[in-house]
Amino acid sequence: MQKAIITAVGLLAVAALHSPATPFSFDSVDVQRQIADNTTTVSILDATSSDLINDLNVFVDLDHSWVGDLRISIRHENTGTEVVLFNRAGGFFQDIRKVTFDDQASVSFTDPSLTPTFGPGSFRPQSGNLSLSSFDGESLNGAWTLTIEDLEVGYNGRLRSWSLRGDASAPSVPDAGSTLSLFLLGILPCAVAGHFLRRAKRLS
Ligand SMILES: [Ca+2]
Ligand SMILES: [Ca+2]
Repeated sequence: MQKAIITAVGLLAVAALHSPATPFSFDSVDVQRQIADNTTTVSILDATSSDLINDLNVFVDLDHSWVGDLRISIRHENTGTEVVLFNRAGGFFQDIRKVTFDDQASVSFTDPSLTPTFGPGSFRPQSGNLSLSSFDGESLNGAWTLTIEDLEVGYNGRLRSWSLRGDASAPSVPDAGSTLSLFLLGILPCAVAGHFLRRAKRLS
Protein backbone atom coordinates (compact mmCIF):
# COMPACT_ATOMS: atom_id res chain seq x y z
CA MET A 1 0.00 0.00 0.00
CA GLN A 2 2.72 2.46 1.05
CA LYS A 3 4.73 1.56 -2.05
CA ALA A 4 1.76 2.35 -4.28
CA ILE A 5 1.28 5.76 -2.64
CA ILE A 6 4.95 6.63 -3.04
CA THR A 7 4.91 5.61 -6.71
CA ALA A 8 1.80 7.71 -7.38
CA VAL A 9 3.27 10.78 -5.69
CA GLY A 10 6.52 10.33 -7.61
CA LEU A 11 4.71 10.17 -10.93
CA LEU A 12 2.74 13.29 -9.99
CA ALA A 13 5.97 15.15 -9.24
CA VAL A 14 7.65 14.10 -12.49
CA ALA A 15 4.58 15.10 -14.52
CA ALA A 16 4.50 18.51 -12.85
CA LEU A 17 8.19 19.13 -13.65
CA HIS A 18 7.90 18.56 -17.40
CA SER A 19 6.75 21.43 -19.60
CA PRO A 20 5.13 20.81 -22.99
CA ALA A 21 7.30 21.17 -26.10
CA THR A 22 6.62 24.18 -28.33
CA PRO A 23 7.96 24.90 -31.84
CA PHE A 24 10.72 27.48 -32.34
CA SER A 25 12.32 29.13 -35.36
CA PHE A 26 15.31 31.49 -35.32
CA ASP A 27 16.59 33.05 -38.55
CA SER A 28 20.18 34.20 -38.96
CA VAL A 29 20.51 37.85 -39.99
CA ASP A 30 24.16 37.26 -40.95
CA VAL A 31 23.22 36.11 -44.46
CA GLN A 32 23.42 37.06 -48.14
CA ARG A 33 27.11 36.22 -47.76
CA GLN A 34 29.59 35.31 -50.45
CA ILE A 35 30.91 31.72 -50.17
CA ALA A 36 34.36 32.51 -51.48
CA ASP A 37 36.34 29.90 -53.40
CA ASN A 38 38.61 27.66 -51.32
CA THR A 39 37.78 29.64 -48.15
CA THR A 40 35.84 29.13 -44.91
CA THR A 41 32.71 31.22 -44.39
CA VAL A 42 31.22 31.52 -40.88
CA SER A 43 27.72 32.89 -40.29
CA ILE A 44 26.33 33.65 -36.82
CA LEU A 45 22.86 33.31 -35.32
CA ASP A 46 21.93 34.54 -31.83
CA ALA A 47 19.13 32.57 -30.19
CA THR A 48 17.37 34.40 -27.39
CA SER A 49 15.61 31.60 -25.57
CA SER A 50 16.52 29.57 -22.51
CA ASP A 51 14.19 26.74 -23.54
CA LEU A 52 15.68 23.24 -23.65
CA ILE A 53 15.96 21.56 -27.05
CA ASN A 54 13.82 18.48 -27.68
CA ASP A 55 14.46 18.30 -31.42
CA LEU A 56 16.71 20.50 -33.55
CA ASN A 57 16.55 20.86 -37.35
CA VAL A 58 18.72 23.23 -39.40
CA PHE A 59 17.39 24.97 -42.50
CA VAL A 60 19.96 26.06 -45.13
CA ASP A 61 19.46 27.80 -48.49
CA LEU A 62 22.56 28.49 -50.61
CA ASP A 63 23.76 28.72 -54.19
CA HIS A 64 26.99 27.05 -55.27
CA SER A 65 28.17 26.00 -58.70
CA TRP A 66 29.80 22.76 -57.38
CA VAL A 67 28.46 21.70 -53.98
CA GLY A 68 30.92 18.80 -53.85
CA ASP A 69 33.45 21.43 -52.72
CA LEU A 70 31.51 22.06 -49.50
CA ARG A 71 31.54 20.82 -45.93
CA ILE A 72 28.90 22.45 -43.69
CA SER A 73 28.65 22.17 -39.92
CA ILE A 74 26.55 23.67 -37.12
CA ARG A 75 28.04 24.58 -33.73
CA HIS A 76 26.52 25.82 -30.48
CA GLU A 77 29.15 28.17 -29.08
CA ASN A 78 27.80 28.00 -25.52
CA THR A 79 28.39 24.26 -25.26
CA GLY A 80 30.93 23.46 -27.98
CA THR A 81 28.64 20.82 -29.48
CA GLU A 82 29.24 20.60 -33.23
CA VAL A 83 27.65 18.44 -35.92
CA VAL A 84 28.57 18.02 -39.59
CA LEU A 85 25.49 18.50 -41.77
CA PHE A 86 26.94 18.14 -45.25
CA ASN A 87 30.25 16.69 -46.41
CA ARG A 88 31.06 17.05 -50.10
CA ALA A 89 28.08 15.06 -51.37
CA GLY A 90 26.81 15.29 -54.90
CA GLY A 91 30.06 16.25 -56.61
CA PHE A 92 28.99 18.44 -59.51
CA PHE A 93 25.51 19.09 -58.04
CA GLN A 94 24.56 22.77 -57.92
CA ASP A 95 22.92 24.53 -54.97
CA ILE A 96 21.51 23.40 -51.62
CA ARG A 97 18.08 24.83 -52.07
CA LYS A 98 15.86 25.20 -48.97
CA VAL A 99 17.17 22.03 -47.35
CA THR A 100 16.13 21.12 -43.81
CA PHE A 101 18.72 18.91 -42.10
CA ASP A 102 16.63 16.62 -39.92
CA ASP A 103 17.56 13.36 -38.14
CA GLN A 104 14.06 12.08 -38.86
CA ALA A 105 14.14 12.76 -42.64
CA SER A 106 13.67 9.73 -44.89
CA VAL A 107 16.07 11.00 -47.60
CA SER A 108 19.88 10.88 -47.50
CA PHE A 109 22.32 12.65 -49.80
CA THR A 110 23.20 9.35 -51.43
CA ASP A 111 19.65 8.68 -52.64
CA PRO A 112 20.12 7.74 -56.34
CA SER A 113 16.83 9.40 -57.33
CA LEU A 114 18.13 12.89 -56.53
CA THR A 115 18.55 15.42 -59.35
CA PRO A 116 21.66 17.67 -59.64
CA THR A 117 20.23 20.10 -57.07
CA PHE A 118 19.65 19.23 -53.41
CA GLY A 119 16.23 20.36 -52.17
CA PRO A 120 13.82 21.71 -51.46
CA GLY A 121 13.09 19.13 -48.79
CA SER A 122 14.38 17.38 -45.68
CA PHE A 123 17.59 15.37 -45.59
CA ARG A 124 19.40 13.43 -42.87
CA PRO A 125 22.72 15.07 -41.85
CA GLN A 126 25.72 13.33 -43.35
CA SER A 127 27.42 12.79 -40.00
CA GLY A 128 25.07 9.93 -39.27
CA ASN A 129 21.66 8.99 -37.98
CA LEU A 130 20.43 11.00 -35.01
CA SER A 131 23.45 13.32 -35.09
CA LEU A 132 21.38 16.45 -34.41
CA SER A 133 20.08 14.74 -31.28
CA SER A 134 23.52 15.62 -29.84
CA PHE A 135 21.93 19.01 -29.06
CA ASP A 136 18.91 17.56 -27.23
CA GLY A 137 18.66 18.86 -23.68
CA GLU A 138 20.87 21.90 -24.32
CA SER A 139 19.53 25.39 -23.77
CA LEU A 140 18.87 27.12 -27.08
CA ASN A 141 20.36 30.30 -25.74
CA GLY A 142 23.46 31.94 -27.16
CA ALA A 143 25.49 32.11 -30.33
CA TRP A 144 25.29 29.43 -33.02
CA THR A 145 27.59 29.28 -36.02
CA LEU A 146 27.11 27.75 -39.43
CA THR A 147 30.53 27.02 -40.94
CA ILE A 148 30.74 26.52 -44.71
CA GLU A 149 34.12 25.27 -45.91
CA ASP A 150 34.84 25.46 -49.63
CA LEU A 151 37.63 22.90 -49.86
CA GLU A 152 38.52 22.94 -53.56
CA VAL A 153 39.87 25.56 -55.96
CA GLY A 154 37.37 26.62 -58.62
CA TYR A 155 33.65 27.38 -58.18
CA ASN A 156 32.05 29.42 -55.40
CA GLY A 157 28.61 30.40 -54.14
CA ARG A 158 26.38 32.50 -51.92
CA LEU A 159 24.62 31.85 -48.61
CA ARG A 160 21.02 33.00 -48.96
CA SER A 161 19.61 32.13 -45.53
CA TRP A 162 19.72 29.68 -42.65
CA SER A 163 17.62 29.01 -39.54
CA LEU A 164 17.35 26.87 -36.44
CA ARG A 165 14.00 25.11 -36.18
CA GLY A 166 12.46 22.43 -34.02
CA ASP A 167 10.77 22.22 -30.66
CA ALA A 168 11.84 22.96 -27.11
CA SER A 169 10.48 23.04 -23.56
CA ALA A 170 10.70 25.71 -20.89
CA PRO A 171 13.19 24.86 -18.11
CA SER A 172 11.59 23.22 -15.10
CA VAL A 173 10.34 25.56 -12.38
CA PRO A 174 8.55 23.62 -9.64
CA ASP A 175 5.08 25.07 -9.10
CA ALA A 176 3.04 24.75 -5.92
CA GLY A 177 1.71 21.33 -6.93
CA SER A 178 5.09 19.85 -7.76
CA THR A 179 6.68 21.38 -4.64
CA LEU A 180 4.01 19.68 -2.53
CA SER A 181 4.57 16.45 -4.43
CA LEU A 182 8.33 16.58 -3.87
CA PHE A 183 7.74 17.36 -0.20
CA LEU A 184 5.45 14.36 0.13
CA LEU A 185 7.94 12.28 -1.84
CA GLY A 186 10.52 13.14 0.81
CA ILE A 187 8.44 12.63 3.95
CA LEU A 188 6.44 9.56 2.93
CA PRO A 189 9.39 7.13 2.84
CA CYS A 190 10.49 8.49 6.25
CA ALA A 191 7.01 7.99 7.68
CA VAL A 192 6.82 4.44 6.33
CA ALA A 193 10.30 3.59 7.64
CA GLY A 194 9.37 5.04 11.06
CA HIS A 195 6.22 2.94 11.17
CA PHE A 196 8.14 -0.28 10.58
CA LEU A 197 10.87 0.68 13.08
CA ARG A 198 8.30 1.33 15.81
CA ARG A 199 6.60 -1.95 14.98
CA ALA A 200 9.92 -3.83 15.10
CA LYS A 201 10.70 -2.28 18.51
CA ARG A 202 7.33 -3.37 19.92
CA LEU A 203 7.93 -6.93 18.75
CA SER A 204 11.48 -7.11 20.20
CA1 LIG B 1 14.21 16.41 -36.24
CA1 LIG C 1 35.50 26.00 -54.75
